Parts: sequence; structure tokens; C-alpha cells
Amino acid sequence: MNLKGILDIAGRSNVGLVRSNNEDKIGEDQEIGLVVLADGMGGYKSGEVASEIAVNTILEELRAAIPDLPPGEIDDQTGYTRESLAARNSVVKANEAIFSMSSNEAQYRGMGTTLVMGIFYDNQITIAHVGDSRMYRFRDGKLQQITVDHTLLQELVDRGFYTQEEANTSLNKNLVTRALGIEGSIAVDIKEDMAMPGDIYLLCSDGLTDMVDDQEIHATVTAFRDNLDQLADKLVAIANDNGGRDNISVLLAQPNKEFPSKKDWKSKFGKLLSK
Ligand SMILES: [Mn+2]
Repeated sequence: MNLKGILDIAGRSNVGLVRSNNEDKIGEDQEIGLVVLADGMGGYKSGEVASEIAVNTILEELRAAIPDLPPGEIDDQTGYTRESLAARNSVVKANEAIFSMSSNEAQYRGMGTTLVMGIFYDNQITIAHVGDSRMYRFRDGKLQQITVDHTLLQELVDRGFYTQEEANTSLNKNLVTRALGIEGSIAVDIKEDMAMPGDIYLLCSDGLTDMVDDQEIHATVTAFRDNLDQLADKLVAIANDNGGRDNISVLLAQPNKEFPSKKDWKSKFGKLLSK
């Protein structure tokens, strides 16, 4: 389904104040309802290569797959929507592309990237992520983190070794336990949820969340909720005001009205009614 004019998007990717190059990459396609963000890592320039391959592969794969899908149809075998399966498949392809390049070319050895993406369709969103790039949702005045980081610290918090407060002051919060391009296969977290008109979805790299705590993100989204472009600029500016130690990327998406698929209840249940 074409979400042009329905899904408002604003994205910024900023080098920050300390790094010399930007290894983050963002991508969007309003027509297929896609927002995607990657934060690359690796030696000289290879982090940039990894995040760019990830975003470009996912855009390419989903531009080919999404338009042919019946929006929101559920796959009997897995219980996931076809969009979710396409999302997962596109991340698998991106992982393979990065892994094969890093295996075959010495200068790219060890490169990888985190990833977070959202696909909007049929009043829903599919969220896919790997690593510590995050998605937040702002709804009814509340900000909620809807991805769980794949980091050593988050795993230790989940297992009860640390409280979240202790974790926040720890030095090792950036050690990711999952990233694209490191191994030949990849485990992708997939989540499906309702998307409501007015919701603001914030995708961001750790260059935002390491510099700006959730409370300040919440206050900023609340203050600038009516203008996504201003909000994106403001989030980046605060991260830089607080030190800008890493590249900062933010990608905001907001459905401005409902977007049910064309099929109504009659065609959904047409098979039953026609007997
Ligand atoms: Mn980063």
C-alpha cells in the first residue's frame, strides 16, 4: 500500500563533535512505508560501508517485495504478517552481503552494523532490530522504548546481575551482543504492533541515547511534537550540546491518519459469506 501523504517522516544523521566520519546511515521510502537506520562499526571507513550496505540492501529488497503483498495478510505457517517475513528476509540478505564482503576483502574484515527498521501497513507496524539502535514510540503523551538492546549490559540486567540504574552508569554499555555482518547467519528480533494516527516513532542510534536520557528525549518530543523536522533538529542539537561523542542519527515517522488496507470486512470474510 502506498503511504505517500499518510506517513510523515523526518530524518537527520549528524557526525557529532568528536568523530571525523559518520558511520550511521538512515533510509526511508514513504511509498512502501519504510524507515531504516543503521550504525556501522569497524576499522578505517569500513563501518560506513557496513551501514550503507545494510540500508541499501533493505531498501532494495523491500521495494521489490512490499508492493506485491496483500497488506497485513498473515502467513499460516509462522503467524507473522507477510510484511514481517519480508522484513526479516531483507535483514538476512543485508547480513549476507556485509558478511561476504568482510570475508573476502581484507580492508573490511570485522565490519558490522546495528540495525532498526519499521514498516507501516494496514494500521500496523512491523519492527525489526539487531543491536543497540533503538525504536521509541510516543503515544498519548508517553514515551516508550519498544526495542530491547542486544548488549552485554541489557543481558546482565535481564538476568538480574544489575539494576537498570547501575547499568546506566556502567562503562561497558556499548558492547553489542548482536550485529549484522559478523557471522553468516543472524537472529533478528521482529515485533508487530498497532500503529495509531498521531503516534510518533523515533528510531535512533546510540549517539543519541548515550548523550540524551529518556527523560530529556520525552520532554523534547513533547515540546516539538507538532513539527517533526524541528524535533529531529532539536534532538541532534541536544546530543551535541551534551558532548556529541558519537555520530547521532534520528529518524521520525508519524502516521497522520488511519491507513487500513483496501480490503474491508466483506472481502476479508468473503469466502465465508459466499457459501
Ligand atoms: Mn554509534
